[in-house]
Amino acid sequence: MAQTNGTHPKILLYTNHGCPYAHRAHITLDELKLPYEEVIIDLNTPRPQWYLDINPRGLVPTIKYTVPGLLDEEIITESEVVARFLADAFPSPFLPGSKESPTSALERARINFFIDTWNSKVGNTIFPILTAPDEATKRTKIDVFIAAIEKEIEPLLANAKPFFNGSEAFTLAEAIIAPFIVRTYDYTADESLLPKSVVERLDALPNFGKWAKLVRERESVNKVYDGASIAKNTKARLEKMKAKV
Ligand SMILES: N[C@@H](CCC(=O)N[C@@H](CS)C(=O)NCC(=O)O)C(=O)O
Repeated sequence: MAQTNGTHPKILLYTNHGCPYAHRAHITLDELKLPYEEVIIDLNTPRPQWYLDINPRGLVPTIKYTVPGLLDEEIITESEVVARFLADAFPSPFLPGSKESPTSALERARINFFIDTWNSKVGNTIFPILTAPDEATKRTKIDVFIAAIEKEIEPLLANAKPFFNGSEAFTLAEAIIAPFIVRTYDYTADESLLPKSVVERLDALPNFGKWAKLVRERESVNKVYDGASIAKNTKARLEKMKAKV
C-alpha cells in the first residue's frame, strides 16, 4: 500500500450502471478488492451543477479518492486513467508495477498495446453497426468489426493462459475491454440490433472465443452489469437518438 501509508483510502465512485466506461471502474475496484461507495448519476437529465463542479466534463466515471491523514479529496476522471491509477496505487498481478521484475515494464507495454489496439482498431467499429441505416450496410459494418478482431486482436491472444499475455490472473487488459465484449454478445438478444451469427463468428476465432467466454463469465464483470436488459435499453436509446435527428 505504498500510496496510502498503510491507511485505507476512501473511494467514492460516481457512476451509472448502464455506462461501459463506468463499468471499467467497477471491474477494476472489484478485481483489486477495494471497498468503495457509489453515487449514481442520472445520465438522462442535464448534470446538476454540484456534479459539474466535481467533473466539469459531466461524464461518468469519476472517483473521489481520499487517504485520511495523507491526502485530501483528489478527483480522478476518465475511465482508463481511473483504472490505471487504482492498479498503480495497489500493485498486483492485475497490473504489475513497472519495476516489480525485469520483465514487468514489458508486460505493461504489452497490456498498453492491447488496449490501444482495441480502442483504435476495434472499438470504433461497433457503433456504426448499431446505427446502420439498412440491412446491407449493417452486414458490411459487421464484416468490418469481425475482420478487425480477427486481424488485430486474435493474434495478441495467442498466448492467453487463460488471460492476456500468459497471465493466470485477470488483468487491466480484460477490465478495460470487458464492458464492450459483454455488450456485443448481449446485443444479440435482439436480432434487429445484432444478429446471432456475430456470436457464432466471434466464437469461431479460437483465441478470441475462448478468452471472451472467460471474460463474460467473470464475477467482477457481472456485478453491476445488467446483461438481461442491455439490448432493450440500447434499442430504446438508439430510437431516441433517431427521433432527435
Ligand atoms: N472518455 C470517457 C467517456 C465516458 C463517457 O462517455 N461516459 C458517458 C456515459 S457511457 C457519459 O457520462 N455521458 C454523459 C453525457 O455525455 O452527457 C471515459 O473513458 O471515462
